[in-house]
Amino acid sequence: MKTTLKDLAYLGGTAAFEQALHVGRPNIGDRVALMARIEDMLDRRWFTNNGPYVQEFEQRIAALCQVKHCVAMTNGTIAQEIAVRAAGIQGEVILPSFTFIATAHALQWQEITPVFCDVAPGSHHIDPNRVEDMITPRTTAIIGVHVWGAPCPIDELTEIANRRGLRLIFDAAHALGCSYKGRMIGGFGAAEFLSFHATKFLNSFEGGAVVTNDDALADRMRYMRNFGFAGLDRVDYVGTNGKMTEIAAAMGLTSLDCLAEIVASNQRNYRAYQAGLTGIPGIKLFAYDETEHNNFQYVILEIDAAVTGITRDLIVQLLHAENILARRYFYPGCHQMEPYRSYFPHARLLLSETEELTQKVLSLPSGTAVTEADIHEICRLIHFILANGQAITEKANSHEA
Ligand code: T4K
Repeated sequence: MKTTLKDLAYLGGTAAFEQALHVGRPNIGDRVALMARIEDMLDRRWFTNNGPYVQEFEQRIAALCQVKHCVAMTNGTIAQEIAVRAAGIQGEVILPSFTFIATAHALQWQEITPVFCDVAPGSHHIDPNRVEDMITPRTTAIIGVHVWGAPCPIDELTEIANRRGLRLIFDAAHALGCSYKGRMIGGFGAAEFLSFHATKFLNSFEGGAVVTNDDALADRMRYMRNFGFAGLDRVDYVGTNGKMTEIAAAMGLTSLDCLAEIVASNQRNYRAYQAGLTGIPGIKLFAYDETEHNNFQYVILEIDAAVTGITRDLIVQLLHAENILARRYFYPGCHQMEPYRSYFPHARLLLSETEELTQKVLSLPSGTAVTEADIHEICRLIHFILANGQAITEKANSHEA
């Protein structure tokens, strides 16, 4: 319990937590069930190349997303690369800068130019009103990102893509188990890609998938993830190795078995933060549309330093000192990272909302490894920090001087 500024670990006090609290601590699920699957896999001696676990995993993910096809892959980045290539996307692609760097890199990796679009004012999502300004004769596609699992403006992007003859793909890395207007994420656009990285709502250690209702696209992606093989000795496409392993699918299946419990735990955490952080001027908890399905995997705060008297960055340093490893996702925005910063040095002039947002956003520890008691302690600390924002800032400045 902190009562004076000296109690803060950043200013010499003892850290609130002995063990670090992470944003992305993996959900494990039923260990016994996982081990049993691994034993079976070893007995079968079938470790990769479209094995039975991968096929079962694909069927269950397709059912969850209410789509015809799920093509499981090594990770979300490879899933995006293959989806983009199989969809014939080239030239320039419009996407938000406020996303994980992989969304841009998966394009640049294939010599496709990412064109960064601003977020809508007050939102964490691409601004559909700005998309058309970014279209050039080289534009072939739009990628919308369902940041934090909250759907981006799907209807508006679909309308623009259809009218302008562009492909539309969604980065649904955060959005498994979420819905838009009552329909599960996964079936929108030409395809949506998912991530099952260790830090995600559902994890397969590393993993990803593309989900789609397009039969031809799904076929092409299946070949492309397997070197382009269309038969035993026949190769029809240039391909890569994007195959999900059996052990990854075993973990994915085990996570799927307890998905409802993970959502319940995430939702409990979210509610605990909601209760603990209301009524503090200058901070805003990212709100999910509770009439839809949500996975509540991310707990996101926006901090307005003009009101709190303390910057988001100083709050991060204070929390880290207490062993609360909050993250600044997605600071500083893709356009401020290389090679894009050098390629497009003036991009920020068109990305003022993104620039502002990346100064405010903070991702707090959640997931099944974080308890409600931990969250109460984190909220108490945040209250204390914000009640003393100005004084802490002055101390920190003299500390650094
Ligand atoms: N699109 C979007 C919108 C994405 O967010 C991502 C990935 C992708 C596409 C690409 O999907 P993948 O190719 O990754 O499947 C992390 C994740 O590595 C990344 O998957 C995720 N987004 C991104 C938002 O976060 P880092 O570099 O911040 O991860 P890292 O290693 O710092 O871990 C985050 C926290 O989790 C740390 O506090 C430590 C903790 N952690 C991590 C791992 C791996 C654990 O406690 N255990 C673990 O095993 O990117």
